[in-house]
Amino acid sequence: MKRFFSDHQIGHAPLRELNNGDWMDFAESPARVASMLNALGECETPNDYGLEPVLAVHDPDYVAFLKTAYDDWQKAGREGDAIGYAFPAVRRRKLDLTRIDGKLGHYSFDAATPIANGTWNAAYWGAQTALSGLDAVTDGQSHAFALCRPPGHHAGKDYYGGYCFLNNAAIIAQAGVHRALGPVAVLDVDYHHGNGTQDIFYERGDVLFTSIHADPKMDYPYFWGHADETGEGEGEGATFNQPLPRGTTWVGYEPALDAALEKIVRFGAKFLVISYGADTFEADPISFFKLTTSDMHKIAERVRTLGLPTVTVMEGGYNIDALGSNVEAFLSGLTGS
Ligand code: OKP
Ligand code: ZN
Repeated sequence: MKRFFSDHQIGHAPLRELNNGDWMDFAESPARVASMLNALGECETPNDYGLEPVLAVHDPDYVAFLKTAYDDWQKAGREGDAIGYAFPAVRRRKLDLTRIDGKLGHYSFDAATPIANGTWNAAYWGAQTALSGLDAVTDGQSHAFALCRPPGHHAGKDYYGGYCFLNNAAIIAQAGVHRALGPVAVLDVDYHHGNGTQDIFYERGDVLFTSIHADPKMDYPYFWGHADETGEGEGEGATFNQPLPRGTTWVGYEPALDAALEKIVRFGAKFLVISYGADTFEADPISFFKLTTSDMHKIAERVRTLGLPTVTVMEGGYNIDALGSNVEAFLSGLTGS
């Protein structure tokens, strides 16, 4: 399987994040990359497809904000990473705000996603990495892996959050539609609900979003991922959420996975994007499912039975020691090796 990664993605290195009322070391750290590269070996450098496929998903004003957010923060005399603190829970709408703190809140939904010096560059190349995976599959490969960092599935068309800035999975799902590869299905198996991806396609009937994740009653991102979110308008029925309780093992995970795969088959998907998070792992430091490394392999073996051209996009996974082996276990299950 072809794998893609760009060194630019290491440059996103926030120092700390707000967690439960205190500072903690930033969990989505560049050290995650070393663990994955160590297990995967050499990856191909992505091509540069420019901003066009990014702007097919994200609003131009949001992308312009991301590009200069860190500089604007510094120009305001701030030190360290940029973090917003006020969010528009009521009547969110486009506003041309002047102050960086207002802009940060305007374009995000949490205070736990710092913007650092290398953030825009890393996010940009993360998206290019995903697009290179798509290109490999368009060129006839059955599978490709995009080692994207920062992750993407929490980012919406005009907001960031949950360590995510550009929605890599949505960008290639949309590009897949554009290239007439569809109908497209997104299978999100990260521990956290992919609220950004869901939101982007919520009213679309041509992209199925299906997700297995921690019940948002208890876990981040709280406000989305509940089972009654099924899509709207043309998209009614094209969103399928399966929230599972903390402590879920393979016994509880397997039937949910089978239901998601059945949905993908019924939808008539011709192209699959997997948002893969290794944070369902039993020893993940910020998550609470109980899947083992061999369960990662089993998930992928099941997905393989779909026989669909597939791009796997990296999302979360914070147990750095085990991250590489979990990713390797997953990818080998996809190709049946
Ligand atoms: C990103 B991905 C809990 C803080 C939650 C955000 C988690 C983002 C996960 N105290 N922080 O889906 O792996
Ligand atoms: Zn996650």
